[in-house]
Amino acid sequence: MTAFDRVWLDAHLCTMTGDGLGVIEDGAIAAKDGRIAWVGRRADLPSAALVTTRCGGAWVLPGLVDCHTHIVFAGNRAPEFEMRLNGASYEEIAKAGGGILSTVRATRDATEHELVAAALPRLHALLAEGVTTIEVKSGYGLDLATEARMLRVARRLGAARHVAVATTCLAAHAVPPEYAGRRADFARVVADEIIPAIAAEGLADAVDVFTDTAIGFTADETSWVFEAARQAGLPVKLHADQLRDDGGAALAARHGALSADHIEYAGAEGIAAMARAGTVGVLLPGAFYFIRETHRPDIAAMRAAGLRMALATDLNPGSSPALSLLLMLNMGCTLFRLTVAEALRGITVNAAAALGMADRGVLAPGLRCDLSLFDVSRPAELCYWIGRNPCRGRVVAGEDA
Ligand code: DI6
Ligand code: FE
Repeated sequence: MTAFDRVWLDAHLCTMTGDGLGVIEDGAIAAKDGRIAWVGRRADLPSAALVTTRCGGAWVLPGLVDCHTHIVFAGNRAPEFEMRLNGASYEEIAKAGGGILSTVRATRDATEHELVAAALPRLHALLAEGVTTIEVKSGYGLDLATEARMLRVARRLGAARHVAVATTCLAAHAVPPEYAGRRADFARVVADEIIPAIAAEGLADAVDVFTDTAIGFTADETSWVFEAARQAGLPVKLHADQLRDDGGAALAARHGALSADHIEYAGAEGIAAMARAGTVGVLLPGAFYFIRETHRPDIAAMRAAGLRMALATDLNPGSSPALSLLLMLNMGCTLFRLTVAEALRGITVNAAAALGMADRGVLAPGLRCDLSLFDVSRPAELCYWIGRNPCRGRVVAGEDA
């Protein structure tokens, strides 16, 4: 009898254990029942397995995690992209009833089947690069029926493909047209009706709010929604300090949020509060780039505070139509000056932490055997290329995917 179901050999590993990449050159990984059973130097591998896979010198990382996406939506916003190229700002478009609300109209009109069909090609693009877990937010319904439909679609994506899907209810993403001028009333509906109903159906794994003093929800309104999440037993996340410093980072920390996302404008105090609370900072360079933001997140303050930093696509039709997590590595390094280790930890161990998933993101015994294999000469190559996909395979829970 063999101790392992399967081993992978002829591989170099980025285990993500410790503070850096946790590199093991000429390593081996063994799996049993979908979990990692052993990781180490190939020369130390204790026993054989029924199945041996030779990786041809590939670099193996924990399965990549895209911890912030809005992948489920109908239509696209290429027309607004053109408007912006002709001078209109993201905020002006949002205030004029465009922006998020144009995607809300299209998404409300779409069937569950149409939403699945629209999302699948986007999902395929992410999976082709080695992603094995994604987070999917609602937030283009802004009414119970459509928010629930979006989350059902997200669950179906997870059931249909070899990918784990974590769902997040972002009903407090924008104020729907029927509540124009009554933002607080809508926040009450989200807290009192939408979150409890979504939770009762088991459709959400977390709750998110877009907090912003000009176009989002206030700190008070955010607290109502988070209180509803707490009562439903759901962890919270926050779109924070994307367009100005609204105190979003500190607000997220006060609520013990899993993550605060964007945080371009978060100040050193808010960042330190996040680090103390264990709130992960999710950096979204695709949105920074696409809306031509120039205020960079304060990476020096994040390092000084020991903040865990993640990187994600923010895949959405308005501010980040980005279908590549590997491109975010490059952008995180070039635009935000992340190191290679910070960027790669940002799409593995820290991205898993941003989802509250302690069972993945690291190559270590006992964790899920989710692997991404890459034909590169060294890990830095993953951050270096623009538009090259060196992924040679994915393993999800011990199975080729
Ligand atoms: N911030 C973002 O970057 C996305 N949502 C948010 O709150 C943009 C969503 C969109 O414009 O459709
Ligand atoms: Fe987002």
